[in-house]
Amino acid sequence: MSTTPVHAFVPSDEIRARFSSAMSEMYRKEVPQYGTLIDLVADINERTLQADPAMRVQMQRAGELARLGVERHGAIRVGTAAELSMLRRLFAVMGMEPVGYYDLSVAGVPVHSTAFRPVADAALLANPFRVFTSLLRLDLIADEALRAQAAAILARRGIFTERALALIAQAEAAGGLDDAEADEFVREALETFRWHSESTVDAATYEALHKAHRLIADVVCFKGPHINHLTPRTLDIDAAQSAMPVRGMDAKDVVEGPPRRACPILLRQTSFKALKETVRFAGDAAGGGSHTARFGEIEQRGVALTRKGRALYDQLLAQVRDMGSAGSAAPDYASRLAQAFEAFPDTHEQLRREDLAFYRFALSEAGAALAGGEAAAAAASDLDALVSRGLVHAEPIIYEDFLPVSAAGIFQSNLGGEEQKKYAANAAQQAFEADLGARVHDEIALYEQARQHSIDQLRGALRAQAIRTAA
Ligand code: OOG
Ligand code: NI
Repeated sequence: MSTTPVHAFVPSDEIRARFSSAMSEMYRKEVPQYGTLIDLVADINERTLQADPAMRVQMQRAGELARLGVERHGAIRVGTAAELSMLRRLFAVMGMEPVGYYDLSVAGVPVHSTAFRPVADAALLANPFRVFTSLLRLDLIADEALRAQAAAILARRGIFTERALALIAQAEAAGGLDDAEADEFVREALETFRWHSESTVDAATYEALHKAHRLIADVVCFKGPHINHLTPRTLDIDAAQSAMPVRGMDAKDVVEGPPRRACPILLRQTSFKALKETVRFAGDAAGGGSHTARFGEIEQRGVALTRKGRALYDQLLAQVRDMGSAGSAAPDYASRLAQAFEAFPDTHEQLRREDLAFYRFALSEAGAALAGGEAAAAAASDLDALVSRGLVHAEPIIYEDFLPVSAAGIFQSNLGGEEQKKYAANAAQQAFEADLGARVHDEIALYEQARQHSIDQLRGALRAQAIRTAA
């Protein structure tokens, strides 16, 4: 007996899709090389799919082909707990929740981070837009006076428009936004992520903060947390990496993450170096300053790893570091990486049977055709057996998150060698969550749920088939 609502709410998936597309359009105008990168990735993806029809079929079946062309992640850095917790509320309007905790202080970057992203299977398929969000850790600035000055500057700014704040509160109170409100929300929210070429501080303040850490200057000296990159997903990152210089992009030396494999795992990333942009500092009429923060990145995503798989990945990566000089920039890094990862199984069959990676299970045509006692028996039998008999497909669950070591490599390629300051390993997840105003999801638990959900559905379907076709 429901009555027709006066305002129909726009689904949060749809608001997220509109926002992601608006962000992409904005960034294309702000950083023209981003447009070149998008075109390059689209070309390579098309060529890769043409050369590998099996990949096309698999991605089609998994529902991933449709999202590939719009799939992006962005990154921002904020300065205060209030900014971080309001961002959490802003992203919630678009169905994005904080997933994972990343401590980057180990890598010499004075921030800790989470990724806002959709978590439900259907929402990920609709549009997996993610934003890697870092909070500056002023407590890691050694100079007390500078720390106080940075805090005071941050306390003065408001990074959200009045209207964005009102629409967030309204969406929370009413449970959603109607069509016109959703468009307005997207426009207003975008203002927070825009580039501002006018600094809020004078050149001397900028220099002092920059000297403490370039990233501190980036977070503290501007009106808002400009989006610093927007990353498309490629199906062949090695091809993209070698095509970047051809199109005039200053690519970083190596691809971060695991080596090239038959079965891609986790995440591989590369970037082009940050651009030098002109800035006008307060009290400087001439406007001759500059700031280097924004860059371009591409990534290739593979299957998500279980805790066991992730432990093996971390162990092999540590081994690569122990085998030679530190850092992915070392000349023999690629060969050390390939050598160490020979110990990581590279067929989906092995990855699944050894419980190293996550798969989603679905009935094949043969499985869906089972009837009566056969369906009932299948409903109760072992999954590996069903896969071997061709009754069930195992689809890789794509890794939707980030890798702190890679993130550190990306940060550093944009900071320059001299910026690799040392901070003690300093994970502070509880403090981060207190600032955020919420717990972050454990990403591995989300993949476990996705796998379990597919198994429950499959067994339920087989039981229903058995009942429907019982003699
Ligand atoms: C974020 C760097 C991390 C990724 O893809 O790992 C990142 C930043 O530079 O703010 O985006
Ligand atoms: Ni990134």
